[in-house]
Amino acid sequence: MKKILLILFVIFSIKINCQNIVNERAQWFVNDRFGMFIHWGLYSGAEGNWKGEKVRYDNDYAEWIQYRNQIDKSEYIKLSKRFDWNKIDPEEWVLLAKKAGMKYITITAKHHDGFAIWNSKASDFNIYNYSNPKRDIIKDLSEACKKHNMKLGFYYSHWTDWEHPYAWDNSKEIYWLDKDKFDIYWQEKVIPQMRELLTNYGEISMIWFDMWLHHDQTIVSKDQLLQLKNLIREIQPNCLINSRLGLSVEEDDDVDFRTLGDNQLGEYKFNYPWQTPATVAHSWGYSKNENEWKSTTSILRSLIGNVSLNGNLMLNIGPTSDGSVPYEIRKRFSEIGEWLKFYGKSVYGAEAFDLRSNLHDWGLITYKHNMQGLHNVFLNIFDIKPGKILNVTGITQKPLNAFLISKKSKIKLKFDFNKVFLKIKLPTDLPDPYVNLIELEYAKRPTVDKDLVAKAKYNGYSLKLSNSESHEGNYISNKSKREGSIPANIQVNDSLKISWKIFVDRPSKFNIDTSYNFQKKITDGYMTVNINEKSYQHPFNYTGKTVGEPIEDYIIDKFKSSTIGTINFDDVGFYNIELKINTSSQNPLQWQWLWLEEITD
Ligand code: JFZ
Repeated sequence: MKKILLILFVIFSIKINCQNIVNERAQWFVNDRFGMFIHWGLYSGAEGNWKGEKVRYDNDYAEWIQYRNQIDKSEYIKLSKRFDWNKIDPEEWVLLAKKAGMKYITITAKHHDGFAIWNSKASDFNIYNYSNPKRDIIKDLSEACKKHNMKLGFYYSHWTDWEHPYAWDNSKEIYWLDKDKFDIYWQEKVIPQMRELLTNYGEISMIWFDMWLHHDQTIVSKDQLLQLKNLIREIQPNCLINSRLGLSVEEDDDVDFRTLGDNQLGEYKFNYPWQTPATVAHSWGYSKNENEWKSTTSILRSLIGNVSLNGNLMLNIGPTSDGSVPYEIRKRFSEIGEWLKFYGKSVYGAEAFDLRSNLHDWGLITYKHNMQGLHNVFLNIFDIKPGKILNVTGITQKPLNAFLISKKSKIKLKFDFNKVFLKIKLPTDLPDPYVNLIELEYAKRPTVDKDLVAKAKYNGYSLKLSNSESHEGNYISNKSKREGSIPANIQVNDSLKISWKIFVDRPSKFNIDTSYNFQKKITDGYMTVNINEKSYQHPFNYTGKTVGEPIEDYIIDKFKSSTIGTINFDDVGFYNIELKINTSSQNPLQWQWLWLEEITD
């Protein structure tokens, strides 16, 4: 029994440390991290507008225009006349992906409109029949991918198809169809089309399905999904399958990676492969209405943020009806590619590090065991003004080296290390305008102290429930309200004890502040802060009300910071900080944080 427990413990601890629930097939995927998504089809010719009206529905998804604006098939197909069939050149998409540092491409072979952008024998509703000269975009793209050594995957809308009378569209919730009819669609369109895609275009790296509900909430049966999955495994055993097939990674380990919601970035580390599909602006298919483009910096942060949680990013382009890609996208893609050329080691082949993911306020950490056998901890610095010293809390080994990476050279930085605390001296000017990178070198994967709270910029420690080492007692989590003018807080109705662990890197004196909302004028409620042998009592102060916005009913409870006292940390080392809140249900306290800040003269 003990032996089994030990084995379980070993397996479990390996799992929490690295991204290792990755099957053989998906090794390339977790290594490559960054891919291109292409939404291109008949809808690209509508550009998000139909007969003078923009696409209905606030998400502005231009590829939904047929359904949203209730366009008949006979009219919709006329969009094919707007295309410049001679000009469209999928090789340019591949070259753009290369330039951006993307390692794979996934294209909408068939989106919800049911229109196949290849020469499909299984359905007349395909590009070959409606282009002049006749085109098979999947063929051209697959050849270009082969030529440029780019992996190719297909998006295929298996559940929703607005063209086939027996397939699903949202209106089937009113005009229902039966499972038998759905199976006709499945057997005569989905299966044969998938067979074509898997047979005629060489090696396919992934099929990206797009059913964002679990199959038991839809008309698609598990048997149908298994039929589809088996078809893929039979023809292309190495092809990846995403969770929008309609089966979760948990219930079927043959599903290779999990797809998050659209533009939904990671928040937690997962040990299995996962991916965010993301747009540069809003729509997936080309929309001429687009005018809010994410910045290069913001996209790089999303990519690094996902990698720091073991995830991938697949970034979309929506080419137009002549195949060209909007300038705003091309510009950002070349800037991202330029960044990756110099700093890509913190993305490709990198993974989550063992510290808490949002530990530091200057940016995010990724990790890699590199080709030279060294272990790299990458500090991706998002803060454009991080201070003269960069503090890294939590790594319990001294690095061999610290380098600031720049396009010209690798600059060796001076640093100072003590137990768990690394102070790196930064140059006055950081080399990169988007994200700066420091590479730490270790001989072994460095061990960490997971429970510490990092020392923040301006020498503070921000102590919240979420970064505590432990807590005891009851509380209610309140989300932020009224546009965030009432901040998120935890409500205590009796008592709560929270403890944190910090490392103090030099003898120093700190202020202790706390923020809360308390609405009673007279009470015996109080909080106690214990640090070392010292204890500080703070009776709750009435915080009163404030006006959020100048409208009559916008009077809100005030969350206010009060000073609890000052503390001397005479010795360098670890300290425990304990907060006890004592109150009663008649006197609830809404508490936010403690803030310790070094006093400098
Ligand atoms: C789907 C499609 O409907 C859309 O047109 C586009 O192709 C996108 C990539 O995927 O849209 C979704 C799918 C899932 C969610 C939201 C929109 N989701 O899970 O939040």
